[in-house]
Amino acid sequence: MDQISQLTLYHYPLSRSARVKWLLHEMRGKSFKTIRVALRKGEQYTPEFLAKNPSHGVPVLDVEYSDGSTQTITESLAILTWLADLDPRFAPLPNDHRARATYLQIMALGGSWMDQMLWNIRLHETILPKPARNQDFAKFNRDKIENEVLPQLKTRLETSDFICGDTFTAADCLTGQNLNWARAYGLGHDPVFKAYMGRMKTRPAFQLAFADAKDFEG
Ligand SMILES: N[C@@H](CCC(=O)N[C@@H](CS)C(=O)NCC(=O)O)C(=O)O
Repeated sequence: MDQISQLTLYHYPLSRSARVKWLLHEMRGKSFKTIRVALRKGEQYTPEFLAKNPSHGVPVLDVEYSDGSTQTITESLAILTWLADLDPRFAPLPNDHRARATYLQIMALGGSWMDQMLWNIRLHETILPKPARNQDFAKFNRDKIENEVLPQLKTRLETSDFICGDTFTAADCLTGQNLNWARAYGLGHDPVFKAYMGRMKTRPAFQLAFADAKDFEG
């Protein structure tokens, strides 16, 4: 099996790369490199960055292997899943069929479904030029989160401390970052989520991952 000698995360404060930064801190403390990509200044469009991620987004993870070869991984859901599979503390093993199925379901719910709804809200409330914004579509996404996604998360968190049960997994990095994002939009203010986020915020790795939140420039 390939040995990993260095991990480098391309990151922007409070963005989807914070999910990955959180998991990296959980796994490795401070033993990885972080490179800030100044999104507001357009650094994601430099030829060097586009060569790593043609979709011009963070996170990007550069992996250096001990044989000197390197690999670049994009997409936060893929990066989290790949990283967690390096360390059985952070994901159920594939032969733990039931737990693995639940974990993958929660990862997909967070990394594609809920993420996309949050992104649609951001696009139609903040990012698109005003004439292109559709308030009805933003509300449609808000309602789907409130009425369909959050109840699924709430049911799980009413009976367990972590989103997949009694232990912390990479799915908490995804769910926790999504909830942080949703709460910034006035969603997810049920006391169950407040208590969950309170538990997450006591984790040293969470604190390290979000210590740069003040540098978020919108
Ligand atoms: N599906 C991608 C989305 C990545 C993404 O859009 N990242 C945003 C920050 S949250 C970004 O870097 N945007 C800059 C841009 O698109 O130019 C993932 O989950 O990694």
